[in-house]
Amino acid sequence: MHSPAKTALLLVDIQNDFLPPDGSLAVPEGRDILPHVYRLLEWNWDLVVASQDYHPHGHISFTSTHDLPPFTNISVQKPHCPPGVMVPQMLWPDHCVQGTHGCEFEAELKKKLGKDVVIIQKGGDLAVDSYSAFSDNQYTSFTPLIKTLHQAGIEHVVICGLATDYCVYFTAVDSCKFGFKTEIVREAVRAADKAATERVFDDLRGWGCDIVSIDDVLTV
Ligand code: VGL
Ligand code: ZN
Repeated sequence: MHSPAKTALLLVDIQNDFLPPDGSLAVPEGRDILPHVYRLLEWNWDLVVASQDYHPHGHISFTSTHDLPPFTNISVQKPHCPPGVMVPQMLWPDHCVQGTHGCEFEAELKKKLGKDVVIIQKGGDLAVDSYSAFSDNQYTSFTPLIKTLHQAGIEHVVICGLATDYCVYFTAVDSCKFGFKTEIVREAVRAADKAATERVFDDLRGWGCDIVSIDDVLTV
């Protein structure tokens, strides 16, 4: 007999540093996702995963590391490649430094996360950035997420969090590449560049991702 596909809720980087008004890399309207995220959390998911951007001091993506202004695009050495093989790197204000308040999950979310939540930390390698919850940006190494999903028998991933145009985007693309039926909850994501939102959604549809409304997700 066919049983319904096992489904995971994936909360991407809902951390203080990505939230207005005080976050060092606050996503505009980032707090507007929170009531929707709390509502999603009340559903009976087979698995709940929360990714956490988790950088050491001196991370390659930090402006302080390079003494250059934020949002500058630079070239950096590609890990494990011969010297001179370069990849682009956007410089961000220092954010989500391990052990700081900015790195913590938003306070109410933290209270609502059950004891069974799986936390996936990323961005811990000094030399490479990591937008996707599955892997660093150069696919140098993978987080435990893919193994966690496979071991739990998950076939369907529902994504919310921050930011639509960076960590949500790359996480959703990887989820599609791995063959999960992948949905993004439109009310429960916000972009760093709001004007990019619809273009990013269109791009994701091209990867096979569905952009859905929270009521569609919670009424199945
Ligand atoms: C993110 C930029 C740098 C994100 C993380 O969570 O979207 N963006 N680090
Ligand atoms: Zn980061």
